[in-house]
Amino acid sequence: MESALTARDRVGVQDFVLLENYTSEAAFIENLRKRFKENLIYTYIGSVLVSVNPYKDLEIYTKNHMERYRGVNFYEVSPHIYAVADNSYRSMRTEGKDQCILISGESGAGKTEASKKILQYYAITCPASEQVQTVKDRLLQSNPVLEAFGNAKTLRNDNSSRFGKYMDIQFDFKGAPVGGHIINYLLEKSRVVHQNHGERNFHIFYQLIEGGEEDLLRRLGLERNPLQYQYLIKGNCPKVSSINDRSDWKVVRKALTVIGFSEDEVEELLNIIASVLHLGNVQYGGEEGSACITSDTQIKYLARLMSPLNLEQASSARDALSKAVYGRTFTWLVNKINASLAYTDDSHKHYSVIGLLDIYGFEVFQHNSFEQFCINYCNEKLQQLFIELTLKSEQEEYEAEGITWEPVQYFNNKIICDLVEEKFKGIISILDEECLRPGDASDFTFLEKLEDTVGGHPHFVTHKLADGKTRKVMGREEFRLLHYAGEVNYNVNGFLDKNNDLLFRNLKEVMVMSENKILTQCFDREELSDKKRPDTAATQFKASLAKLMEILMSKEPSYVRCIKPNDSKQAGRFDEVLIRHQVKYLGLMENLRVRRAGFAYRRRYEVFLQRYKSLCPDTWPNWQGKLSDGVSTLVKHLGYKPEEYKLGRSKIFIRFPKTLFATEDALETRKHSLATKLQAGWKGYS
Ligand code: AD9
Ligand code: MG
Repeated sequence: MESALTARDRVGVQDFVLLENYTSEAAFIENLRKRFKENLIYTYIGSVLVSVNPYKDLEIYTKNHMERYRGVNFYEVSPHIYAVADNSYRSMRTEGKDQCILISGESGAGKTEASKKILQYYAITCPASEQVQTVKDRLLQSNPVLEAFGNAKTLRNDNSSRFGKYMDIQFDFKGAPVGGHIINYLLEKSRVVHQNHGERNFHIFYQLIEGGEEDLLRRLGLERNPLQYQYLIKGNCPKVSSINDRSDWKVVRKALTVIGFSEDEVEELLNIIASVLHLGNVQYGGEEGSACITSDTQIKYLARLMSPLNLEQASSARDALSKAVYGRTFTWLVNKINASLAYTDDSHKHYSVIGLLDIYGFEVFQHNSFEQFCINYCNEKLQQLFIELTLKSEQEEYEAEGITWEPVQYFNNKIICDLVEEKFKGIISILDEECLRPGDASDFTFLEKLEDTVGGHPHFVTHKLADGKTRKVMGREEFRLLHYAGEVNYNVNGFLDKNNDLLFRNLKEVMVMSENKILTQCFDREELSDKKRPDTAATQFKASLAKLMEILMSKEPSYVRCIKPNDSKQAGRFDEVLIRHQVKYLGLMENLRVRRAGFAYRRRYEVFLQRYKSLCPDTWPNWQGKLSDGVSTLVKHLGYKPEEYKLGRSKIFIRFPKTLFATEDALETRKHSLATKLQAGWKGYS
């Protein structure tokens, strides 16, 4: 039998707070590596779950595993995503407080898989009636539908979510899931009209073309060959070995029915998808720079609308229309799913909620644009929330236990959030101002204005130096933000257009007149009469983030931090450089420091006593008096020094891991000798 000590050497500690050298990043990564090699992909930092994507099936998500984590205390079983799911569920049930689980990490780290595991856990372990079963089915089936329309193959992930997602699962007083609600964030619409090399458009296009029935394709005027469509060939990657579009089509088609789409609605939805493909194939020819449509399609009106434009304008108007149509259809789809998940039982209006946030992690590419700016801003906000709430809950626990709180030094990234979002002075305000300014406003004037306004900010850098000289390492079209997670250079090209996100008015008019019922819901007639400009993309995003923060603040949070082990989607490969970056971006060292600031370990008295009572004759086999006295007697017997621990109202706090390890090792030795003695017929304590 392996002793506790050697097991620790081999598989590392299951909670980073138990690392002896907790401020060392090297020790942190070594612990992750040990565990990863043993297929132990989960590790805690206190109550935060760190998860490393194994890129292989681990057989740890069976019904048996679910059972093992039901109703069990966090620390009694090895770390698992089910422990987090169960813990939130139990807190919701016993304390009656709404919960949320925040899942973060970079593309391909396993966020979406984690959120699906949590949802499956609830669908299988929570009580159900017949009506609840329908809700469970719909909750589960909403995933394939949203993934078909919102996920795509990218270089980083064959099934990359191209939108952020927050999902509420609603539970009734019996703890059964009875409804749900989804909020989507910032779909990457540009993918509809363009894909980088090695990437694809959204899955649904390929699913429809590969899997759609013959007569359906005929009705839609589609050919069974993605290479026929301009919008599908930009990335030169119509097929992906890990994806079976044809069988996925069947899954999605069935899911649409389960969610409650009528045949007519499905037909109209697919009509839109097909129209986008047709639209992409509209080509322009013509002389003297004016556009006329050369392809022979039924959409003649486009010719009339687009011929006053030059070729470039006409193509970009066409693409803007495709993006608008797809983007709004996606939002319509989310609304439709929400309607089908809505909790309708009026007699039990009151319900509790567990929210799941699966949102893009921090992004740093070679070339960073408006999208990365928004995504990284979102991560700043989440980091701020995380720091505030973690510190707050630590502080509250110390207070509740009557133990003096020792303040922790940490970096508050509010200063960066302000730099981005502050009214009048923040980057988004300045961007909006340039978007609204008539005349010579351009991406470049936006950058100049930034330099004038926030040039002196400690987290903002451009090529210009204060003394009038230039910084050679930076391009003239870039600004750099010093994010909490690291530096990112943003190229301002396209910022104004992307933020304006405008569609020609006459194209909107055509959409309003469409006979497709989905499109008429997507393009409201009021939009035409309304003289007021719609909010810019960044301002809409800022507002939706503010709302998200409010939602999250009102709930008790749990965190899952996902890490991608390598860039080649390979099992067993632990790329240390890549992992070190993520540990930094996720702020894990900071997290550990805050968590370890005072005490490494804390346990409720009854749990502590139950585990170690056999180590002291006075507490064995049972302690009769007050629990705190029992623990006090026990640790004194074990030789704990006063500076090594504190006794709170309901918990013991242990300052250093080595104290706990010594006790664990003593327990192990005791078990051995006990087993030997029992074999020899021993009955009492000695
Ligand atoms: V993105 O930001 O949406 O591009 P995610 O969502 O973080 O990204 P995802 O959950 O899609 O990543 O995981 C990527 C792939 O890793 C999955 O398709 C699986 O093949 C693989 N994966 C992730 N988690 C697990 C796991 N727990 N077990 C086995 C996994 N494989
Ligand atoms: Mg995802």
